Amino acid sequence: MSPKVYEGQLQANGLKFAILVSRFNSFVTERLLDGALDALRRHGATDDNIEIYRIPGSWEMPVAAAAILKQKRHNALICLGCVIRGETPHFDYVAGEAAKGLGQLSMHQGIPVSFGVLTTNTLEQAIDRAGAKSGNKGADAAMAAIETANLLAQIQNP
Ligand code: INI
Repeated sequence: MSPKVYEGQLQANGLKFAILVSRFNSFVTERLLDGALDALRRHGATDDNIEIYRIPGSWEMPVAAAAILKQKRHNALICLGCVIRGETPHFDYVAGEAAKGLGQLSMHQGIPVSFGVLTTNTLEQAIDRAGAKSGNKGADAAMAAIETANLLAQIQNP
């Protein structure tokens, strides 16, 4: 006998999504948003089940995410941002707090939070990951959200 495998399908029909997108580095984050929307739609999500929330920068992500998750109206939250290393430690504070805050929320709210926040050394590396050489991390975050939302539904109703 084989072990029972629980695995989320890449099927977004009927699922509700919130997308949190940062305006900082919007040249990059708008491409991440395009990728996320494309992935959701191609897997069956409809626009009436997708909400987009804009925030100033990645630092503001955890507080906005907490408010959205508290509503318990979505099957998954997709967070999109771009933090590019500069000449000061600012990068470490912004990227670190966004990652830590979202990680904690993801564990405690029972709703998948996918991390589509780029943390790169250069603008070129960010562009590569927002629809150029290295794919689109917004689309990857959306796919992770779909899969994890379906997996959680299976775990909750085995
Ligand atoms: N926010 C980002 O999302 N990415 C960055 O690269 C960035 N840098 O480099 O400063 C950034 N800063 C703004 C920050 O997120 C807050 O919006 C700001 O500090 C106001 O609270």
